[in-house]
Amino acid sequence: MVHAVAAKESNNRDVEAVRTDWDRAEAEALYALPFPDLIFRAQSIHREHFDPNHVETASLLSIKTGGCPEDCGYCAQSAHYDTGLKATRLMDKADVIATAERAKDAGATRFCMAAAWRNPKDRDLEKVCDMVSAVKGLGMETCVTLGMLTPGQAARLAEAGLDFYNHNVDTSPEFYDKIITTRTLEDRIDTLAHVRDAGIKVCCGGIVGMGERVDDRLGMLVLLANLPAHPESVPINLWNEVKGVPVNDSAERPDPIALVRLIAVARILMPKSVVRLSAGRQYMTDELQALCFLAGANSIFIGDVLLTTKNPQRDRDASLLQRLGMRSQLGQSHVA
Ligand code: SAM
Ligand code: DTB
Ligand code: SF4
Repeated sequence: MVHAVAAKESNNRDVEAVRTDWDRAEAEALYALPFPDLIFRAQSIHREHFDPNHVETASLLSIKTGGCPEDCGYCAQSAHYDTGLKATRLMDKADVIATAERAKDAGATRFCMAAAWRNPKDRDLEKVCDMVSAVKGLGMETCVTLGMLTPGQAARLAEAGLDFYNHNVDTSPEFYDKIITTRTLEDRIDTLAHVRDAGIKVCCGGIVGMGERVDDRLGMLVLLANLPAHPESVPINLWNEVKGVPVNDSAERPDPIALVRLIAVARILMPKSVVRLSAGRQYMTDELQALCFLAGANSIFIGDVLLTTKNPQRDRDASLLQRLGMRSQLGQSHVA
């Protein structure tokens, strides 16, 4: 199987960087490579497209928390489950901007604003557009994640200057309906198309550690890699434990080596995409994160909280990147 993959790829050398016709057997063969071969290959591809010593730093803010009508079985914010979370209204622009300023001072280059909506109402979208323009004015990259969008709403966000829209496929097509029933994978793919058509860059990934098989994880990567264009950002979330949601019953944290293998396969399948170690870094040792960076991960969320769950403390991240000699801002010698 490994040889078949090598032959297909060597015939496609020039187009390898942008292939959107991966099949699952190829992903499985890559995943099964001896670990040193897999890491060497991922790292070699990584170096063709990125500065290997650079890691992007993004910061997250929940601008509207909880009370969400969707039933995503992993999420603290779904109104379908009793997770003890207090729902809040859309934040004021001034508070959002103040938080973005603090994130910038703490070293974040991208600011991602998330709302627990199935889809935004037009009048709320206008408020988010104002926030996007103001955050851009601080010199930060902007990202929002607001649920499903119409083509007109995507166009409006583009007009406001939005850089990235985050909308995840979450898992494999086979596992999807064990996790979410209130919106389909096709709904999500439609929104991604509207975002792309509006000229906004796509941030799209998923979650591991929800009781899925390795094959589902690879199926998710193949799904992402076979979108009409690769997402510019691919967040790989390790499920961050939330009490009271259905995923608790089947969740099993992936073996750390399996996680590194998955990151390496993501890097090989989507050579030019920024791969973000997203939720779940709080469970990862420094050594595991270092291996993930070697395998091709090149973005993290910084800040003590994600949306409703914990993220490593800033000091721990700063120390890790410093010990690895990695920079978060282009031109810096290391993270201060
Ligand atoms: N409500 C919007 C939506 O889902 O389209 C945007 C926000 S939602 C929180 C963004 C993504 O965060 C989800 O698609 C999921 O991949 C991830 N996520 C949510 N809860 C998580 C958890 N407990 N652990 C890991 N990732 C999670
Ligand atoms: C993504 O893929 N991960 C981020 C971002 N997109 C919006 C969200 C992680 C959320 C983790 C669970 C929480 O804090 O509630
Ligand atoms: Fe709502 Fe997003 Fe959570 Fe799903 S992941 S329940 S859509 S906030």
